[in-house]
Amino acid sequence: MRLSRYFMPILKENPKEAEIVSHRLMLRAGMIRQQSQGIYSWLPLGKRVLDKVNAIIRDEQNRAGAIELSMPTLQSAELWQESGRYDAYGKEMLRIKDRQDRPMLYGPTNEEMVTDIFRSSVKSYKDLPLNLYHIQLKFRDEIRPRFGTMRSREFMMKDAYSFDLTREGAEHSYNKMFAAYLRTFDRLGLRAIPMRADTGPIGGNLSHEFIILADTGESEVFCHKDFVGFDIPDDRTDFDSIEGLKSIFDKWTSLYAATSEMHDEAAFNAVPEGDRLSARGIEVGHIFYFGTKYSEAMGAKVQGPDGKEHFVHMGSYGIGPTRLVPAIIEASHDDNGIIWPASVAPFDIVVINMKAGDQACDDTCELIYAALTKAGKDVLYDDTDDRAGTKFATADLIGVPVQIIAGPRAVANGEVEVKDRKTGARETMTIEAAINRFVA
Ligand code: 5CA
Repeated sequence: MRLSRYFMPILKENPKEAEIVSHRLMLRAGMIRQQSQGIYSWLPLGKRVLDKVNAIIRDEQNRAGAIELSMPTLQSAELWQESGRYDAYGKEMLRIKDRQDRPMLYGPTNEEMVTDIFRSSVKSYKDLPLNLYHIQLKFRDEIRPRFGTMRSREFMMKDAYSFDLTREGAEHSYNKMFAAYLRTFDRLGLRAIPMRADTGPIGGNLSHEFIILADTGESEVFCHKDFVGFDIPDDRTDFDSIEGLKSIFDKWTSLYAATSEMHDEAAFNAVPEGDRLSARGIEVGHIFYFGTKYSEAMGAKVQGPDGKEHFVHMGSYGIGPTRLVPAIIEASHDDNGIIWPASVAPFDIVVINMKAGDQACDDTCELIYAALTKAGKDVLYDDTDDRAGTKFATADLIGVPVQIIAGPRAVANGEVEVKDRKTGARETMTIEAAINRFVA
């Protein structure tokens, strides 16, 4: 992508409305724009990151056996009247009437709709287990939307819903998502700790929130510090192994970890003092097992091996991609801007032409840009005629992991500079060596 033809509206000044660093940096880097309170557009740079986050989420959901579909944002009130949540949900639900005056709503979550899909076509235990997910916009009329897309009114959610014949089956489905979440957050460059959590309007009594420790987090959390160093299930993890997944779950729940709603002071005080971590955190995922709450209310039954009808056991599993993007920034930035983990960086490499219009600089940059693009890299080429200082500041701000800098003096020697955004280390090398480093 040539920057001269891209749309990346960088802000020079610090936006006054931004209270936390991720919100400030997302606005300054031109990733998002607020359209009305708690409702955001994702501008091209932000959209690239969001897409990469979603690709990793999708990959791990698929690995764990979940199946992707797509459900609408607008839902009919009828389904919610069946479950009893139409009245229970309160003012957070955005209620709308269509032209026939029929009550509709902008979905805050999808338990009812997916249960309706399930009951319309699944009749036998032989079709179980089943886990259906989508990555879709939600709306919750939050009383205090704040911190940009961290807590917005319209936001994206990956929501998965599992169906099993028995409680034991449902626990295995829960453990699959539990392990998938550990892997997902790790691939996003984050350390997320599962913590016992309150179930709120979703219901049920088994639930974990996945929390990233950050000073700007909205939740107060308490856990054993060893979680910070626990191993993540690797890519040979067998998601069909009931025992294998149970042991991952048992290990990751063996030590104290709870959000403030579930906090048990006495249990926490039993942790040796030096091992106690009391901190703030960002909830990036939340998983629930709620048994037959929705299947009984909505008549979702299957025939069991005993020939009888059974209400299915269900769970739901949410991740917030539009919250994850700022959470990643909270965890990875410095005074100059964002430092993206390679897995979600909007571009892999930025090529900086320090003197656009200079034939040797232009030729060198074009050569590098073409070679790296051909090799499948996402390359941003800063071919604008801005001052070199502005270009460096922009490159640091947008956090692309590698900068290849072509200035007249180096280029005259057939060389460029390669800078690592994270460490700030710079190396001078031949043009060929710079290309080969990233092509190999
Ligand atoms: N149906 C269940 C799980 S599928 C559910 O709705 N769970 S939730 O309410 O905990 O939301 C799931 C995830 O969505 C949260 O962990 C969080 O990452 C994200 N999320 C929730 N509310 C917001 C919000 N207002 N802004 C941004 N992300 C949000």
